[in-house]
Amino acid sequence: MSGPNALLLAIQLSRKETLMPRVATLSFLYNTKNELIDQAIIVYFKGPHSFTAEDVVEFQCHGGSVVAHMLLQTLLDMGVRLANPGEFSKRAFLNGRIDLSEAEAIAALIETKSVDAAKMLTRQLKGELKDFVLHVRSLLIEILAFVEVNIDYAEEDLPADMLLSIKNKLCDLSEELAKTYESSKRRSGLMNGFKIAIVGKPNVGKSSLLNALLNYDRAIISDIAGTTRDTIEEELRIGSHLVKIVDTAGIREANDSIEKIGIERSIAAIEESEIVIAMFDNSRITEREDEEMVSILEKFAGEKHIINVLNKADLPKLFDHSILGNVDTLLLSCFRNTKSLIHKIELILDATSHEDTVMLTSSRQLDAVYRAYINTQDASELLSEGQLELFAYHINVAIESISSITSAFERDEILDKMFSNFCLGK
Ligand SMILES: Nc1nc2c(ncn2[C@@H]2O[C@H](COP(=O)(O)OP(=O)(O)OP(=O)(O)O)[C@@H](O)[C@H]2O)c(=O)[nH]1
Ligand SMILES: [Mg+2]
Repeated sequence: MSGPNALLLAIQLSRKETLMPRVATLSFLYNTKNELIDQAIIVYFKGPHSFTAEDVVEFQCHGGSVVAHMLLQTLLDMGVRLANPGEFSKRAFLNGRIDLSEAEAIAALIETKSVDAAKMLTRQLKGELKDFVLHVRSLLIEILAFVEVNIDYAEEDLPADMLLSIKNKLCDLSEELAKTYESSKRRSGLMNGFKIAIVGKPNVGKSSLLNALLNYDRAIISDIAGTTRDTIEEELRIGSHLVKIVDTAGIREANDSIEKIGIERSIAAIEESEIVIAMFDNSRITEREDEEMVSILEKFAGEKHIINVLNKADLPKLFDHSILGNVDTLLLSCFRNTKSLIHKIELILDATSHEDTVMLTSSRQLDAVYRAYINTQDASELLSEGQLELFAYHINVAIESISSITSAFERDEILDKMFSNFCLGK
């Protein structure tokens, strides 16, 4: 319960003379008809030393919904109203207790299903992103000050050493913004789950691998080529990482339009994935379809992590390795053991997630940094042309963009929209 009457109401409920701030007090609670409703722990936080920066009282009542409901009903009878979704965080924000990046981190932390994301968001709550914003902002202001000093000079008279130093600063900053943006994009799987596509010609065992990884029969498996016609996506945890495994239709020459769509989806699945498991069949001689597969994958080399898997290791070897070149290939059987593959995936994801660069966790933050980056680029060109007024304009836009990560220049409805995405009562 948050607001100026919180303490008064808590005293009425508990019949205590007063409540000490930040002390857990065991107390009976009574409703408006003087009936005992529970024995609970009450903690009073005197504003501004509370989450919302207003007076806050927390009740820890007995479990189950009945007691909590009676307590809530009593408070409503006393004139308290229910909080809107995100209202506690919104008040904390409006009272300057947290900034927008921290509010966003709270909302995302409650929703997240991934350990990686939780770790990242806790760093954000601790102020990592806020510090980054402050750092970029103060550099931009320093760069802007250059204009104030030099605006009266004619273009050809700008002091050369000063010009060079400011150019270098701007260039470094621009690079830092680009790096932060790129590395956040690269690690976006940390927030929503990394995508892993299983691709290969028909019948190599892609669906069998999906089932083996999930530990249950999710996909239909058969020895008829073309069993899987549409992509199947399932979530799974590998180490501390949330991943989404996508089983695809086998890639082969399309005989009908449905099959053609399936193949297009397989290629789309590769494009959307961070890791691609390219599967081949150890027990069959190399076919044209395998070569086709290799040539499709070549287009994605360097861009995606590709793991070649030679499946059906339990059967005699007929496959000709040489078409795979020197690329590392895992020989395994979906029926027996997929540990080596899981280990390899974990290593890749560990390396991807362990970057020290600050992480932008929402599209709002990504967009703000991107806008700041573009404007520093424009400013840099204008500086070279000696157009100081326009240069200053773009630096100002960059400052506004980066600041929007933590402060609200936006109108009320945008704030309302953001906070209403919170779960009820936080
Ligand atoms: N001996 C052996 N057979 C396997 C192995 N993995 C899969 N199979 C068999 O290979 C056949 C094809 O398996 P699926 O998992 O349906 O193959 P797929 O790649 O999904 O095939 P499509 O969906 O048609 O593209 C089935 O009969 C499986 O039982 C394995 O490791 N060893
Ligand atoms: Mg299949």
